Amino acid sequence: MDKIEHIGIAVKNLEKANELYKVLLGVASYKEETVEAEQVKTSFFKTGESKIELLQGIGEDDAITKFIEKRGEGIHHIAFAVNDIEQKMEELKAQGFRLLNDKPKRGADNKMIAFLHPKSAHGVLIELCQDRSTYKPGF
Ligand code: CMX
Repeated sequence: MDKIEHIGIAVKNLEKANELYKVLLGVASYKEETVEAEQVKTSFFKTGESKIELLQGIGEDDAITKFIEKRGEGIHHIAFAVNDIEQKMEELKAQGFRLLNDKPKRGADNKMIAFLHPKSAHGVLIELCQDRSTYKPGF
C-alpha cells in the first residue's frame, strides 16, 4: 500500500456536512460527485497531503444508507492508494483476505476501486484505489 489515500465518512446530509467540514478544515470541498453505480453522493476535501471523502447514500439499500441505519454516522472506510490494483487484489486474496469485488470498479475522484470485507480487517472496511489514468485492465 502506498499511502492512505482518503478516509470515507458516512453522513446523512451532504450539504450540512459540507458546511461543517469547511469550517473544521478551513477549506472548501474541491469536488462533489455522484457515483450512480454505488448510489452515493460524495464530496472531497484536501488538507495538506490528506483527503477526506464525505458520503451520503442516495438509494434505499445503498451501502451508506445501510451503514448509517445500523451504526450511525461516522468513519465508513479507509482507502489506500496502490499502483497496481489488480496485482494487489490477487496478492491480498492469496493472503486470505476476503475481497468484495472480483474486478476493480469505477469509483469517485477518477479512481478504480475495490474493497476488502470489514470482517477480514478487524471491523474496518478497506478500500484499494488506483488512479484511473494509470489503470490498464488485465482481469
Ligand atoms: N465498516 C465496518 N463494518 C461494517 C461496515 C463498514 N463500512 N459496513 C458494514 N459493516 C458491518 C455490519 O455492521 C455487519 O456487522 P455485524 O455482523 O457485526 O452486524 C458486518 O459488517 C457485515 O455486514 P453484512 O450484513 O454482511 O453486509 P452489509 O450488507 O452490511 O454490507 C459491506 C457491508 C461492507 C459488505 C457493503 O457495504 C459493501 O459491499 N461495501 C463496499 C461498497 C461500498 O461501501 N460503497 C460505498 C462507497 C463507495 C465509494 O467510496 O465511492
